[in-house]
Amino acid sequence: MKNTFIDFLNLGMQPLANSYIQNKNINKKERKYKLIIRFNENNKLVSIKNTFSSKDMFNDEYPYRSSTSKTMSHHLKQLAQNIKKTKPKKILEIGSNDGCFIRNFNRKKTIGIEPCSNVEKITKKLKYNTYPEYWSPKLATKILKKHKKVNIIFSSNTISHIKNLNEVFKGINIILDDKGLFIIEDPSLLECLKKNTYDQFYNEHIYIFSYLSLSNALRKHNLEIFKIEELKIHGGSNRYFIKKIKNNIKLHKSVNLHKYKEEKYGLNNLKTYFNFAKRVKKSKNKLLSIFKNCKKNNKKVIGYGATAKSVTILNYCHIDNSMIDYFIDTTFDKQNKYTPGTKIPIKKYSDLINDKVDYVFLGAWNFKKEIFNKEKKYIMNGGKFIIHTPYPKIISK
Ligand code: DWN
Repeated sequence: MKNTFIDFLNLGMQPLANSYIQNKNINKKERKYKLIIRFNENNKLVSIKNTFSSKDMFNDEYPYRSSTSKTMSHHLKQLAQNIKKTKPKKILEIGSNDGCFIRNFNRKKTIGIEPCSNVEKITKKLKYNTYPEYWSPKLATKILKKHKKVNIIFSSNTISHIKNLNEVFKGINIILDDKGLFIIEDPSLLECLKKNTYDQFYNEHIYIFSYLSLSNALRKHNLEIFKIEELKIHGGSNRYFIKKIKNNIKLHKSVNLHKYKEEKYGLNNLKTYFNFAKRVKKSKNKLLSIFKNCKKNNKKVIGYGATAKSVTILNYCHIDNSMIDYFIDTTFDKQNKYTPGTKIPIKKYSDLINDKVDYVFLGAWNFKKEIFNKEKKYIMNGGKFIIHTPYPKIISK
């Protein structure tokens, strides 16, 4: 069947999300692309139109570290504890980052795949077996020769970052034991649309999966989803439990339940996406009016968490250094740099009260609970946050 792509949202010219600018490069021209989101009416896949090569995005300067958030560390630890109960012989993780997940297991039991060599060094130093390569059928064959088949393949926020899904799933079929499980976590399209979190779209998120689209892509490779867990992490993600079709595990009721929710919301219908696009435009205008108001009243506004997601918001809404003084971020590799496109300085984490901050734009809104817990003093002193989801507003709890 011929693919029919329909563009439904234009988020304007954008820089690469994780390309934080060093001081010495501040006047250099940045690489930019048009961020257009499209829906494929045949296979129901939502994707970005203009893509970059993996090498352009995931290289030895990649700044993101999964372990910077306690919420994420705890989340992956819990999953690891559940997996341990099944006594797997070998676990492979695609996109092992700084080892946030594999660190919960005995070194002999895990294989990590992490193509960003600066990040891969972290797990290698801890003596975890890590391949500094991109996931592919070739790599799967190489690992198979050395380690035999694996019982669990896990991947958190990585499969949606790889353009060629056919190659991804071919690799899975090569290395996964016939009775093994492939578990992936990625942002939920349903939650993204419900919460108007259009910032989930940026160059690294080539796809935002729904059950409807992912199951179509898997079926071509004799793989199927047999259970879905709806997760709160990253503002709403799905954990898909996938098996080979020939493995007779019973279908869990969560699959049909989630499918029903997606169909009821209209993820099958183009109209749903055009309606989302209308809400995104409204969201932009409202957010801009909040920022303009702050500026008019000489309020000090800073950003909290220089996320990849916030790059989409800032560039789409044209929010720059005239509206946000600086960002604070706990990630060492982002500090003393500038936000891509909008060139807002990023500082290391500092006290919001001493810095006399009036409003804090929550770039890391997905960790609101963790951040609000940490910033009790600021909140008690009347400190306020600006958030864009589900619609732009000022909040203090
Ligand atoms: O899919 C992806 C997700 C999982 O991670 C990647 N493509 C890239 C990255 O996206 P992101 O940058 O939008 O992710 P996070 O996890 O929302 O980033 C949180 C940022 O906020 C980090 O830079 C750390 C920072 N932070 C902070 O400064 N103080 C986070 C917390 C919780 C804090 O207290």
